[in-house]
Amino acid sequence: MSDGYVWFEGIPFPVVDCTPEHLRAMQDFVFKDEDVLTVSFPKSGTNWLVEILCLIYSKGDPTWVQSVPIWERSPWVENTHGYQILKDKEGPRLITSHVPIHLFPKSIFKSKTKVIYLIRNPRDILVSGYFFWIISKFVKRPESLEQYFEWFTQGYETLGNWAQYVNAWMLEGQENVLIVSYEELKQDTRSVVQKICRFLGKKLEPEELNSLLKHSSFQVMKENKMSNYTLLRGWLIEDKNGSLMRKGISGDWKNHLTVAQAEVFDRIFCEKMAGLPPELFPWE
Ligand code: PPS
Repeated sequence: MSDGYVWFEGIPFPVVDCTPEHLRAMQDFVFKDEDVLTVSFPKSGTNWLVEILCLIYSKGDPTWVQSVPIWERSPWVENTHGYQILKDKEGPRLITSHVPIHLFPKSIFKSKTKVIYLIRNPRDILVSGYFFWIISKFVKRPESLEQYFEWFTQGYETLGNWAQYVNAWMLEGQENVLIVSYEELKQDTRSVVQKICRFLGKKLEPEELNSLLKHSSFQVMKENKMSNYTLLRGWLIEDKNGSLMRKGISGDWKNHLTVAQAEVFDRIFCEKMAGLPPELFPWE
């Protein structure tokens, strides 16, 4: 580790359980047709989607999400611990990743692995990231929101430039890829979960779906120590009250960015994202 990141091929990775040697070895990871991959830029709502997937696979029964840490239920392929779990796991695997597509194991392109790609308003990603990085040891810690705004808008960000990352992963139109936004999940969780179930070929009975919605809600996840990362308090999360579950809303950026910052943001990112279908991209 140097300067608060693990560097690999010019991309800064979080320092948690991740080394350049592992990232190189990870290139040979073999995806299987029955795997389900959640992929996203950090702070897009990844753990929420993972919780939903776990509850789809347990048919709404919360036993699994209440007894096993989320990073063992759907391990991160870029982490050494996660990789070990995945390597030896039989049957359909839930897998999570923040790795940019150009550094991703190439076997993904030959498999029929179902990929769920989660996007979120980058202004909320920025704010969520700032408040998490300042209480944790995952990545280089910004000294102020102003400083982090500079890093983010200039593309010096954990996992690299947000716009490049998102544009490159946008595999829309491929039959094994589903693009989901945090905003649509927030707005109508039930419908999006049903869409995910159809994509995965899964069916939930009404009471199973109700149980899923309850146990993946912000309030319940916030209290679930297997999902809220409080098991890492005192080690990777320094704040004694720190949690991954901060606010869980869309549009919190309006409470933190100045008008001038919002304008700079729009100027930079609207241009960079101009090629994306507007209906897919949550700009509000
Ligand atoms: S990480 O560290 O990159 O894996 O973080 P990630 O899980 O991608 O994103 C964390 C944000 O997701 C919010 N979150 C939720 N929102 C709504 N409902 C539920 N159930 C939920 N679970 C997690 C979490 O609060 C972080 O967003 P902010 O804006 O900071 O609250």
